[in-house]
Amino acid sequence: MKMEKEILLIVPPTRSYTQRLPLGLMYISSYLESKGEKNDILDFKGISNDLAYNKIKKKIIEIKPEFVGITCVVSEVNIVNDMCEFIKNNSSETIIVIGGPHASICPENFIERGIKFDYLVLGEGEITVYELIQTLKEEGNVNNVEGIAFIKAGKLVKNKPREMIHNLDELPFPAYDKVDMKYYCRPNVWAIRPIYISSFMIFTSRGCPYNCNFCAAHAVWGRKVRFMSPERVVAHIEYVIKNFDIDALYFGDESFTVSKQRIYDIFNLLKRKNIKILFGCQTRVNLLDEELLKFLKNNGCLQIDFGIESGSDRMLDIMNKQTNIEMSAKIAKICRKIKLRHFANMLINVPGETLDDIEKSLQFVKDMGYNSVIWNVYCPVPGVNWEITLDMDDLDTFNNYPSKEAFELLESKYKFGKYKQSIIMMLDYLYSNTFHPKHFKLSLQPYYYRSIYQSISYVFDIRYILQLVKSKRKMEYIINLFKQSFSM
Ligand code: B12
Repeated sequence: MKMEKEILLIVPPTRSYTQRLPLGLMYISSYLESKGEKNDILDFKGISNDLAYNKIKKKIIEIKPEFVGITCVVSEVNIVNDMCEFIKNNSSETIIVIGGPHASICPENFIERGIKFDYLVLGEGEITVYELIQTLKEEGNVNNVEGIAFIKAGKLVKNKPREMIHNLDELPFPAYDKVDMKYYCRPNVWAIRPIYISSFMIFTSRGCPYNCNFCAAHAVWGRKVRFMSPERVVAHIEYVIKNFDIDALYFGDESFTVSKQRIYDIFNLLKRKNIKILFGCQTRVNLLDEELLKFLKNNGCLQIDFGIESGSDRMLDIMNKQTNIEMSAKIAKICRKIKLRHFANMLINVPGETLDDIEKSLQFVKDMGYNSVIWNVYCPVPGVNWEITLDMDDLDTFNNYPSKEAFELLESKYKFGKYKQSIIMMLDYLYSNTFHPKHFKLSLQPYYYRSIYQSISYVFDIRYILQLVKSKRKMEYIINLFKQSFSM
């Protein structure tokens, strides 16, 4: 017999301060809704983690939902453990389903930790969770539901993996109506980092064909890229512009320009429809040429983000990045020439790295004149290709990254760089030589002055200024500027 059941999708309270849409659950939510499964997303924003958690607990007690879906990345496994315990103690009938990267990469970790879940969804979740809910409602056999794992006789059983969704156009847009879009649309510096603009991230494809050793993202969407059609992408852009009065968008695709033709098609279609947007995107230096860079810039690109990772070819090989500094230098030169802001994501503490590699990276970043740079610290989260992965017992400490304790742990156990300086000292050194608002230091170095200009160069971009003048959010820009810090 079919019954109406209550479905609650929960964003862990650890994200209460992140101004980034919980896209995973928003896709799950809209898909379920499109199939007639009513559901809600619990996503409490702008309050402390504790307060957010208390609100989640209150809702659980109040609603006693039939199904709870929780999303989980590696650093959230403890809070997810705690939530499951609470749910089972206060609403024992609730069926708990956990999905997201950590469930997909490390399902065993959930049983090892004694987490009180009922089902794990491995990988892309939309169809799997719908079929699971249907099967449970109809009291069918869950053994036939592809893409899930569950405990049977004390052991983790993994069903046959599910094939990826062939036609991404069939997915409804994320459930913007289920989250606080007023909060997410506030001008911020996290979408097109660090450009202060009302903007959020959308995806137009899934998957990445590359196999960088430090990345775990393939565990969810695999290595074959699946694209939404240009028509679908444009419809999505039209929808968000019409509904949310945002001033820009960020394309979160792993490598936005993996199909050059599709990029031309998307923006030509936007032009035909007379839709103008400012945007940021991320891609790889080997997936661009001058013509495409110019095309992007002429079609509203404010900034392009690159995973440069290192200024040492030896390290790029170790990472299996499949780029080299010559390629990066060529693209940086074009960006400078056409005055397109370019942002470098760098990575330190990679196995095999020496002080010499660090110096090469620093010099490279300076020489290339990137407008912004972030020095990321490699941590071996589960799903990366290197043999050493994070000891799950260390998660409690790692969960608080970037706390003092987390850095101590990295230093004592997960320091892969072969140099005597500590990771934290190294970061300080790198940032103080490449401007970052967080590491504001008075210095007479010429690079410093140049990099201040580079960091805020968007302010001198006429397109940015015009957008602010046109924006319906003018007052919000001013008010929030005082409220928000420039931390990333
Ligand atoms: C944007 C992003 C961030 C943002 C926002 C994260 C957020 N929590 O919203 C920021 C910068 C804050 C961030 C931080 C971190 N991130 Co991050 N992040 C991403 C990124 C680039 C995109 C995430 C996204 O929006 N995906 C789009 C949505 C639609 O996909 P999805 O969430 O995976 O959801 C799908 C499935 O997973 C599944 N699903 C997800 N949840 C659920 C729930 C249920 C019930 C079901 C059934 C299914 C399901 O179905 C969805 C649709 O198919 C990914 C890489 C990637 N491409 O996925 C890394 C990634 C998720 N991050 C990662 C990591 C490690 C982190 C940090 C721990 C880094 C750090 N050192 O602090 C922190 C954790 C902070 C936190 N509490 O979330 C790793 C996770 C690896 C792992 N083993 O868990 C990834 C995969 C990056 C990588 N290259 O390795 N991140």
